[in-house]
Amino acid sequence: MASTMLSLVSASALASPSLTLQDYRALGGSVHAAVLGKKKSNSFMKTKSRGRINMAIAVDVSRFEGITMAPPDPILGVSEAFRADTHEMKLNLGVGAYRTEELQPYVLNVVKKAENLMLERGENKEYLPIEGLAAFNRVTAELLFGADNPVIKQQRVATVQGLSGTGSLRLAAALIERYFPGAKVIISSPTWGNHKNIFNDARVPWSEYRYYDPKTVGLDFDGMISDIKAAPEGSFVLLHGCAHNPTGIDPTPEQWATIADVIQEKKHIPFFDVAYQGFASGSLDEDASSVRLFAARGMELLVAQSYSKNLGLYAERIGAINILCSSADAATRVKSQLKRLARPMYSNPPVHGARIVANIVGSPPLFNEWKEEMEMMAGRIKSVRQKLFDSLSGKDNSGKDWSFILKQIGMFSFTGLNTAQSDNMTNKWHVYMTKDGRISLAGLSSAKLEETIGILRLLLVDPVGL
Ligand code: PLA
Repeated sequence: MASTMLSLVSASALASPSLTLQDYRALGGSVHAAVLGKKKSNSFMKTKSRGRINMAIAVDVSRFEGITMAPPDPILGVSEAFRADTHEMKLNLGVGAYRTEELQPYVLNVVKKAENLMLERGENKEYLPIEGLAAFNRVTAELLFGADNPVIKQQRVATVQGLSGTGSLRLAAALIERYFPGAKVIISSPTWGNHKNIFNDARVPWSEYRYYDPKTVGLDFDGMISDIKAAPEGSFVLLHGCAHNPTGIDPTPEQWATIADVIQEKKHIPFFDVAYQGFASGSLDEDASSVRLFAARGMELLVAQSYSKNLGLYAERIGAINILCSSADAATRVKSQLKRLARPMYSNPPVHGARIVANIVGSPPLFNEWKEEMEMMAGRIKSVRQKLFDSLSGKDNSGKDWSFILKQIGMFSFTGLNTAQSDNMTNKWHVYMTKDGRISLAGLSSAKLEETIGILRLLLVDPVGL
């Protein structure tokens, strides 16, 4: 049903350069009312003070009186609180950003080389096309699917440069909202907190599928499979391509195959979030294997990519949305609609990060150097993980099984600390982390590890330590 909608809608939508009011009504209005329920109150506003707002105009009180205070972001808010803390022992294990052993941010050498090249060439600052830098779009799809993948040769991938992973997910969400009205996105429980914000803001209905089993500190595979099966046919299934955030627990290759079976059976559409390619295992190919497995089955799918972590380009906002379609013709049409969605949102993307990626991936020596640096970063995180395990299990005679730490991959460890314990880490020990018990291993050094382990052990084994 969803694919029929896509073709019906794209035919009418292609005819005009921008959507008419009628298009919106046909696509959105009724859907939101039916799916999301007509919202009578606005949760962002102090609705009770409406009367005061009107009076406010006369008595010169702010016209923004009705706007309530937003809560801090559960992840980036942790960095804000960390910056405000003046304690000398403070430690930020909140945001997933790579740090050196000296706990300093790291700019990759290969990035500096690519930037020097760009300076030498004296490239201009003209606007990019709406879809982004052509050389970037080409290499990013090749990096994801593999340069020899038939889907590339057959031109079945619609790739549009996005504002990193987040912006690429948001663009895809806008496409779903417009062309798959009523379709639901199902997301893992738990997931990266911003997924929910993204689909909420795009007015795409979502619900959760089981993923994490606190009893085993592992994957609730049966729960995951039965929830994917139970979702309405044609749902979008959001999957973390590798290094699931926040749990660090990934399906095995056999489990991925079963997930693909169920998704195919139910005519769902896989929607991958790949924010850690190469950063999880150290290998770009290995970390893309889930996506490639689905692609090899001839499935249509969506993939949001990010270069924040693997190239350390956090602030450059560089990533892409790739939509693999069953024909080159469909890919061309989908790409045209992604551009049409992007134009009124941000017009066109920034060029700097795109040039860095294109230069590095496009030049064999730089590409090799990148892979080495990526292995080094992934390796440091792996060694911190091992030390965390060794130290916790070595010092602990409570009989607690710490092996879950080694089963997790990527830059995070999902410790099992509850909200009160996580708060305690911060309030009492100045160790900043997210309230779901996630710690970023990249924020630990050998020196800081010992201190942190002491606190972690205290909280995990002996809650009296609270
Ligand atoms: N998807 C997942 C699964 C992520 O973990 C993140 C980043 C993104 C997408 C988006 O990153 P980007 O927009 O910079 O490409 N998650 C971080 C940072 C590292 C954040 O919350 O923004 C985290 O600490 O979880």
